[in-house]
Amino acid sequence: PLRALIFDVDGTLADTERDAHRVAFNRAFAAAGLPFSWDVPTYGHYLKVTGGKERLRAYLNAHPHLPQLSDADIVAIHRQKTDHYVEMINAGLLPLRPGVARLLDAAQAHGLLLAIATTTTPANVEALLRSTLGVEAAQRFHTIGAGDIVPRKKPAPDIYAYVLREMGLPATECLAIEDSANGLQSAQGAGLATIVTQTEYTAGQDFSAALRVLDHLGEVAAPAHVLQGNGSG
Ligand code: XBP
Ligand code: MG
Repeated sequence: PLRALIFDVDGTLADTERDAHRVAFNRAFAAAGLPFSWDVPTYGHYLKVTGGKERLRAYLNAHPHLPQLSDADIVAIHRQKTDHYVEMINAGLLPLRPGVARLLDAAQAHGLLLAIATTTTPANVEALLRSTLGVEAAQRFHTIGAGDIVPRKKPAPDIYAYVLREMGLPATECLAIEDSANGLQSAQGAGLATIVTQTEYTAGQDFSAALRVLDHLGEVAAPAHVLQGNGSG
């Protein structure tokens, strides 16, 4: 039987990358006096590296002419980035994706457990849940697996394996909801059937291992001719 839904956060609960994470990185870069920023396509390219600190390191490795940062510098800049991100989310600028709130409600009404498996920083998850679903929202999730709690981020299966262990459930009794090939690979590696809701950034990636690939979790609007009647009366 299905016992739990495990949600990714970025791209799945909300479309956070382009207008929130990316902008927060750029604000942190500017504040630190760094001579670069990430435009939309550049950020999309480096999204293949999960984890903000790991993403910045990968970008610097690919741009050896830029000032190279120590690990401690990256941690400090990333902390500033998290502050900018949380501030943006707290301002209520980012909605949940269509159908997410309804699915969470319906799952709980049917007695399913909810959980989260994400590479993003715990503070970011808490801010997003609070701003979109209210102050008590985090308590609706049995387990929130986030950030550096496992050493290997997605596409490694570790974060999903961690969440399954915390819930005490086998993968066969859970369903993962993801938006990216990295996330799908991670969930699949932990043995989970996975539904993918793709985003602007992830559309076109290899989702052949997914149970289903959807544009979103919202209901499909009836075509206009159905809503208006078919003309016969
Ligand atoms: C999300 C990520 C995160 C965010 C930024 O991937 O890779 O790194 O982009 O968050 P997924 P941090 O949706 O597969 O979990 O800067 O806090 O890492
Ligand atoms: Mg994602």
